[in-house]
Amino acid sequence: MASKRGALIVLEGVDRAGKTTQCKKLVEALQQSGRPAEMMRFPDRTTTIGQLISSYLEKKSDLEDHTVHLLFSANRWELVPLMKKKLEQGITLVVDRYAFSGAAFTSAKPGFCLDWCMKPDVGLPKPDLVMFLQLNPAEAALRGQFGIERYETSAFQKLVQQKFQLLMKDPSVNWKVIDASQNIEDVHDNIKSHSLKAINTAERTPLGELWKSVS
Ligand code: ADP
Ligand code: FDM
Ligand code: MG
Repeated sequence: MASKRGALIVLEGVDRAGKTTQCKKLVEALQQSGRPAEMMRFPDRTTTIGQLISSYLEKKSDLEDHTVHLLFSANRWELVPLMKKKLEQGITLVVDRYAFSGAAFTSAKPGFCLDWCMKPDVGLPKPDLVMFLQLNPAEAALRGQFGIERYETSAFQKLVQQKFQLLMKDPSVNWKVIDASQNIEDVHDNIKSHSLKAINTAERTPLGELWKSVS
């Protein structure tokens, strides 16, 4: 019998909602319970494409808006062979941002429609579970100031949040909204319980393709 595949689990959410904190805690908890798990993040700034993106986010370089959108997508596609290999080996991948950030951030720019923004990511490995860490801007502000990277302003983040709300209406994606205003341990318990269910289901279902129903 073929061995069981790992689950593809994605955390999305507004800035400072706790995505990175929770991805790390989830991977640790899964590993401690004997389930193979690894963390990934997008953008992955370590590749050649990722370095172009990183320099753009740090405002060290400028890139045309369509171009950078396609680079973010290419940065996911270049990691697909590795992702599939790990999933097939039974490793659960816990991913900090994915195509949803890609579509939400670019479509928040003037002149971009959500549909165009989703297209380059159609066919990526479809997450078994996408958790959206929900936090209102006032509470996010209590967790520290915005950094100095591109997109880190409250006006832009508000538009991004609206785009995420639209993406969450898509029933072909297994969205769960998580109340990120609780303390770190309570948020973790919530995320862990959704993840354990997704891992069980993934063992019995083939990996899907993202947004394939989008015409
Ligand atoms: P994100 O990756 O979503 O931007 P981080 O995980 O980097 O968020 O967390 C942003 C800041 O908020 C960090 O200083 C982190 O320690 C803190 N933080 C994370 N989760 C919570 C929480 N549930 N309650 C209070 N502070 C938190
Ligand atoms: N971002 C992230 C995008 O604009 N498009 C994408 O496809 C992805 C994955 O990059 F501002 C944005 C979102 C955020 C920045 O920040 C990455 P972190 O701190 O590395 O998550
Ligand atoms: Mg983060």
